[in-house]
Amino acid sequence: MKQIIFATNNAHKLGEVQAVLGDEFRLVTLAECGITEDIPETAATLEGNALQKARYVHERTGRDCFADDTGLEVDALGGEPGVHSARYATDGHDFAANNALLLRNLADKSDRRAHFRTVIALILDGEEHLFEGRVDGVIAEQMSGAGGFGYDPLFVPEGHTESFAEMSAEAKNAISHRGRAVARLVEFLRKTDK
Ligand code: ITT
Repeated sequence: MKQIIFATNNAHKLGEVQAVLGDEFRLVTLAECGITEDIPETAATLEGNALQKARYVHERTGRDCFADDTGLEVDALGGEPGVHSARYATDGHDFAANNALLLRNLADKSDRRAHFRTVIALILDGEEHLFEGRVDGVIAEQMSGAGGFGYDPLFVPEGHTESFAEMSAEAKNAISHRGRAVARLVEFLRKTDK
């Protein structure tokens, strides 16, 4: 089985992406590469952060790797939290606080449109490649569901009535920002026979 490093500390992401890749590729974790520290994410864009994470790992391991950076971009908030999605309410990855703040900031807004955008940066044989995936939807008035992570309990994808957190992992992956970006990554890897 082919192996590739996925530069993430987020176990939910790892599970989602491995499910999309199936048996064709095995994802190697940062811990398996001996990288235990938090990788800096200081760029101003999703593209910049995804590249920053992938370069960090490539410089230390010399191996093929990819990273994803994802943001929830809310129309009525001018695209926020966007690149700040992880640290919207606090310094850490406090999903409950982030969701509560999002609901407060949208309390008087009738326009609830939003989208998730994922950018994957791949470094393959020393060359950089970017892949993007996006899903449109709306921010619900209240949280529902226990699956997924992050903003999933508040995000209802277009054409659906349930939130991502109420869907099975397969159903989310089939239409999600990350599922779509990973599908493009896999298509590329197959073409290059990697
Ligand atoms: P790594 O950088 O270690 O990969 P992270 O959790 O920091 O993990 P991101 O910077 O890409 O990941 O994501 C920023 C935040 O966006 C994340 O903390 C979640 O709150 C949210 N997010 C990302 N993907 C999501 C998804 O599929 N569903 C819901 N929220 C998501």
